[in-house]
Amino acid sequence: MASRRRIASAPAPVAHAVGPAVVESGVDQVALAPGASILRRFAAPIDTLLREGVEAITALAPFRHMQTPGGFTMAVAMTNCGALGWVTDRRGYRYAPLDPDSGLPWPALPEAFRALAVRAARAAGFGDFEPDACLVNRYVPGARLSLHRDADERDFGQPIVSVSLGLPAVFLFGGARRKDRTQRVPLAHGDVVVWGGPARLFHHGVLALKDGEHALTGAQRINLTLRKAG
Ligand SMILES: O=C(O)CCC(=O)C(=O)O
Ligand SMILES: [Mn+2]
Repeated sequence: MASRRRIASAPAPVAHAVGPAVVESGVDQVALAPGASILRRFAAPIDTLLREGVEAITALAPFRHMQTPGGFTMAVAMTNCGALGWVTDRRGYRYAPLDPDSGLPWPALPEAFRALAVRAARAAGFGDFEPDACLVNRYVPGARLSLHRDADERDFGQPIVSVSLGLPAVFLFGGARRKDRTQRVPLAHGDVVVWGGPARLFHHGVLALKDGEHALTGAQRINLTLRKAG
């Protein structure tokens, strides 16, 4: 079961910090498993900035429903920003530097996204996260993401940082084996899930989104998944 604790400071202080250590106070952290936790509402203070970032990204690289290698169309609409973007088509899953729809590089990773992810990773115990890829997922009511592992990255020493905006969802968090028991974890606007270390390759997914309306996103949930892919 998830256990809750409030942490007064980040567990991994910044190396070579000059002056007072850089710490986060009052982070509401819920442990999911060794190496995995939720930082409740961590992104909420900059939600408008994040929403504007998503608008700017989708103006250049619109959301699209990608094809799985098996020929299914994904229910979740996706786009990317950063040096690398996650794509899937009949040829398989991979990271690509160019948007296959436009042939152009993906939009740059906004500094606000990068800084938030680095701060969240550090608060969760991963002090040297360097994201170079951000997958932007858009869920409308009924859309779901089936149980999977994030395993297309080069370095499993780097964590995954996953930011929820808009409508609430139920996150499934399992284990190393697909058949392992899954926890059903409610995720709200502003919540950030971080998993790495022993949990880096754990299975996870999202149950079908329920109907609703959110002040910032309307009838949608937006997820930002930040990774070090290359
Ligand atoms: O939407 C989420 O919370 C999870 C997204 C995810 O697992 C992924 O993009 O690989
Ligand atoms: Mn995933």
